[in-house]
Amino acid sequence: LSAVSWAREMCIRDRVSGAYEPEGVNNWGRWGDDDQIGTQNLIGNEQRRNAARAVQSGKVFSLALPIDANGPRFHTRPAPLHWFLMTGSDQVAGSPYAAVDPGFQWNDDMFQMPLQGSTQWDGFAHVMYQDTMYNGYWAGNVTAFGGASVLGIDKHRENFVGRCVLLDVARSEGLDPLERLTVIDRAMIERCLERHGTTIEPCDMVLVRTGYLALWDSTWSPDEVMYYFSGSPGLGVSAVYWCNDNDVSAVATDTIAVEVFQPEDPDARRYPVHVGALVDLGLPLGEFWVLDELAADCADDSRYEFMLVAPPLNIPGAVGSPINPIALK
Ligand code: UVW
Repeated sequence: LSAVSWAREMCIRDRVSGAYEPEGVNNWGRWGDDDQIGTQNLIGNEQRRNAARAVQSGKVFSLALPIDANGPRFHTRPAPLHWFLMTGSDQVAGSPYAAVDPGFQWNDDMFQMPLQGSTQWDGFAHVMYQDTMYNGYWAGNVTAFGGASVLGIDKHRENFVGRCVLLDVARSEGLDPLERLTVIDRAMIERCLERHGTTIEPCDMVLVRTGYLALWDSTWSPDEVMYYFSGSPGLGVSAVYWCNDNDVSAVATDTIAVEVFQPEDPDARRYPVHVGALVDLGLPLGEFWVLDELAADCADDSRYEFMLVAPPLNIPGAVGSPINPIALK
């Protein structure tokens, strides 16, 4: 075993201490005691074949932010760093390496970023509540040295390929963007589906557009940045229950946290949508998805369903991953 594999083996302490009882609905055990991919179990070969039938125009939309220092970034997450290890210019300028393969020139670059820092999936090991992660795994399974020995984002490396529906709540409510701290609840979602004239199929992934990402301004001061994030509209708890009732297999938004940033009920548990989705349901959350162009096209042809292809990077033991989600209409 390599040192890291050895460390991972040693880290598998597996189950919870029993401190936490999921609140309301939960999927623990639904796909087996050892399950690590949650609601993505709902998408199989038949569902992927069905997703291909949603492709009609052949248009492709990238739903990713550019990954650079200008993107929306919480203060705990440093800006991405992109630098070069070798360039053709080094060779043109006659650096020692130019002599190794005369005439041949190349550029190599390197990148460093917080995995939660741009358009991304939150894996199940991203959050825990009272020492506990999805399906009852103990928080101690994620360590600084060994990473996530269970529930890593790499478990999803063949996932997030299936049918998807855009809920353009901003357009549906006639408030684009939605107002600060708007709670997207079950009624708002159902109204949006009705106005779009579309329906959800069990196993669908769902994208929820608030329009709030368009307000991001990379030149803001730190106070204004906090003002921006702390006003994020987003899903309320009833929207998580709606996802569960409809067997939604993943949900993503154009905001930092999917959920409304200030809790609906200050006395309830913190980050109730993160906990309800990632811990209780095994429902992956996607953040900072760029939905405006896709939404305009959906409004044009009144078709809000399409195929989504958005697997994470295969980084063993990571708790999230940047992605370039592709919507294929
Ligand atoms: C947290 O909620 C901690 O992070 P994010 O919103 O990026 O998932």
